[in-house]
Amino acid sequence: MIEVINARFISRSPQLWQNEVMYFSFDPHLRDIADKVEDGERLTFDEGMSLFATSDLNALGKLADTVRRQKHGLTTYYNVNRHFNHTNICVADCKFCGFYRRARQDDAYTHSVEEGVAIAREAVAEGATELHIVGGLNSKLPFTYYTDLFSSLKREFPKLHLKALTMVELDFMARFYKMSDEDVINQLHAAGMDSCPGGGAEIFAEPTRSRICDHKCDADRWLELAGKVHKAGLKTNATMLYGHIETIEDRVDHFVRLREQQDKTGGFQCFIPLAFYPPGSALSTLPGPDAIDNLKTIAVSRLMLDNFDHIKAYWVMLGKQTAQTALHYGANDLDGTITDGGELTEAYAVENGEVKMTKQELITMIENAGFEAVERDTVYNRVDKAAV
Ligand code: V47
Repeated sequence: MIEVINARFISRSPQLWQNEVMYFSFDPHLRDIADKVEDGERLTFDEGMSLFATSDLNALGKLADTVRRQKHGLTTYYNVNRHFNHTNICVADCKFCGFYRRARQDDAYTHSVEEGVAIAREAVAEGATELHIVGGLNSKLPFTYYTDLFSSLKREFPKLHLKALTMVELDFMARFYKMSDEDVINQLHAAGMDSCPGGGAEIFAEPTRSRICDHKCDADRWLELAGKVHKAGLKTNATMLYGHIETIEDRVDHFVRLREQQDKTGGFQCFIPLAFYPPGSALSTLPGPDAIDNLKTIAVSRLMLDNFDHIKAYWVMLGKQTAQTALHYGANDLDGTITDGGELTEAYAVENGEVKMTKQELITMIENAGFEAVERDTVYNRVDKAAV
């Protein structure tokens, strides 16, 4: 039943108006949650479950959009970036991954430092402010490969931001090279690592995590390392891989754990829900999430992660149309031009393997959705157009 409260929209403040829209919702749970959101109260695990359970997608989106507009107004960020996947050789054997290879396989590769520098040169010439560097857990590489790579990149491109290495890669390095976490982080930082991307979080809850990525570090370790990177003064991002074998409880648990870690160390700048793309993976018979699930997941993450500034609709995995729509469901960032996605990104790109957009395409997507496009650097400073 749709409840309409007559003429209550007229002559109210915009904020009240936003939440009164919720009285149009046929879902009583949403109406109660809307009151809490309006009062700035933190939502509980059970309320997260109710948000996922609603079939009133538009009311859920409106609620998330209200929070997004309170935090950012119409501003929607994008950046000019490029991905570099230095190696696809990996010992982890994750069931969702179509990218990794064993060292003996014909198409296994490791890029040289010089190849990395050449890719960065192209990226910088195209206006990139960020190089996103991740790869497999490769036991053939010495630690100095990473420090050489980062210091060579910084020597030639001191202003290029290196967003490099997930918590899973840092964990592997500490264990494999028998170094303390602090030594790994500090030496990589000294070589040029400026911040860390949010990958490897997958889904924190057990037994799901062990079923899909048994050889990766567990949730507590992922969060512990994120805290240590934050304490070293670097920002990181956080992701969640969804739409495979996880439950809705697993997703809400993921949000709650991220939120608790953020309360402690505060260094997460952005949350990126990653829509599972089955082709090429050991879970290729699964359907993956649909558009409704994608929009709900963006919206619920915006509402649950009250202490995260930014929610990114990663267009490569959502597809351009859903990513653009997600801007009305709580997302305030589309990520970047990417230009050349690197091999990892190509493995899960839903847009027929297409992993590049021009700056103008991104701006048009954002403006056509009714928002203001702002180019940012990796740590959300506005990029001065005159300086590019
Ligand atoms: O951790 C792997 C995911 C992640 C698949 O921090 C898959 O700004 C979908 O973390 N279908 C790596 N996803 C990518 C990542 C990322 C991407 C963009 C921006 C940022 C950031 C981080 O990709 C992995 C895993 O969760 N992934 N395989 C797949 N088949």
